[in-house]
Amino acid sequence: MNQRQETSLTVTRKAIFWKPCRRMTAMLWSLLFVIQFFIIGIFIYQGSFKNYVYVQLSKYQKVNEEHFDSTLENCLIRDTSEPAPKPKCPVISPYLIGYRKPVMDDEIHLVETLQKYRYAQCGGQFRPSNCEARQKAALLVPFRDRQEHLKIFINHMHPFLMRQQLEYKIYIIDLDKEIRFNRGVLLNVGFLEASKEADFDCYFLHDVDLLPEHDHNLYRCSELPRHMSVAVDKFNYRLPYLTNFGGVSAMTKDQILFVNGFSNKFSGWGGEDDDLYNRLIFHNMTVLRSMPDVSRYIMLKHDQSPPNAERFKLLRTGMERVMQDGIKNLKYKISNRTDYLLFTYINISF
Ligand code: NGS
Repeated sequence: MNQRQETSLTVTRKAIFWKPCRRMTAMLWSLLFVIQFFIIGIFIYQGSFKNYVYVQLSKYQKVNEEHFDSTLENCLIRDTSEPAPKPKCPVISPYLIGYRKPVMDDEIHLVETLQKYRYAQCGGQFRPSNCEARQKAALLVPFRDRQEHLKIFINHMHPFLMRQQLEYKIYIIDLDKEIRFNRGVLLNVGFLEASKEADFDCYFLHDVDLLPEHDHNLYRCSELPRHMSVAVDKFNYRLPYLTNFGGVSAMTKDQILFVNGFSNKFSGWGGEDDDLYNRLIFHNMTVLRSMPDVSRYIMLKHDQSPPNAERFKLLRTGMERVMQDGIKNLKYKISNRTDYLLFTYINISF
């Protein structure tokens, strides 16, 4: 074998050895290339999946909240057991924190409220676990198309009332869309429906747009009806007029029955609370108010509803009707009643 032949043989050997080796390396590189894309793909997918879940979840929450549905879960399991005897709660709860500016965030979700205040039982009720509350209160809240306010209100009122060691239940009372808003009727219905369910010591006639700012504003009834919303920010924390009994007030069952509740005739905005005040005076009752630095409220912003043109005429003749017009002659039908976890919703029609 000459020199030339030997060189060509070595080249051929090298080619035989390296060719598949190069091919394998190329394949390996291609494989790594594909795996790299696969790994990147997984990361991207995970991110967008999380995002997708989040979008789905927030969509779900939004839809649910629009239908008040976010708190319905587990409501079918009712705890009907009688509570074991407990010592009475202290006169002043140790959990009071004084002044606290209410959270008025648009981003409040009832699902989150529910997670925070999960001690609330079905229908928006609560009782302290370690002591027996001194009073059992029903919060009657007339409602129409104020979902944004309702979220803020519910989110604020549960911890506020819990800190006061109250036993309570929140009722949201709504009227069929075709019927003109009537605050008096809704509160009368709330009173009648709540009284059917339990023996409440105190009924709060409570606007959904008013948030108490101070824990020492104790939600309790007295021997005489109480006007609670004495100092509202909208009125510069002053009483707009001396005979005002609107916003938030507290009455016992006997007091409400004694005056035959609200008149049912005040459709639209204004006057029904002034008429109730006249009923109290007519029945020789006066109104109690606490100190304005404690009875402070923030009013949530909203458009002014159209006033009832008839209200002054109705007010003038109100005491002629006091014996019939009210709880005694009220007829209504319940179109929907749902026990959500954070409140009881009642919708009525005639
Ligand atoms: C009076 C209304 C009341 C009402 C009060 C405060 O003028 O019903 O304003 O309203 N009386 C009459 O219209 C006769 S507020 O500004 O808080 O919505 O409660």
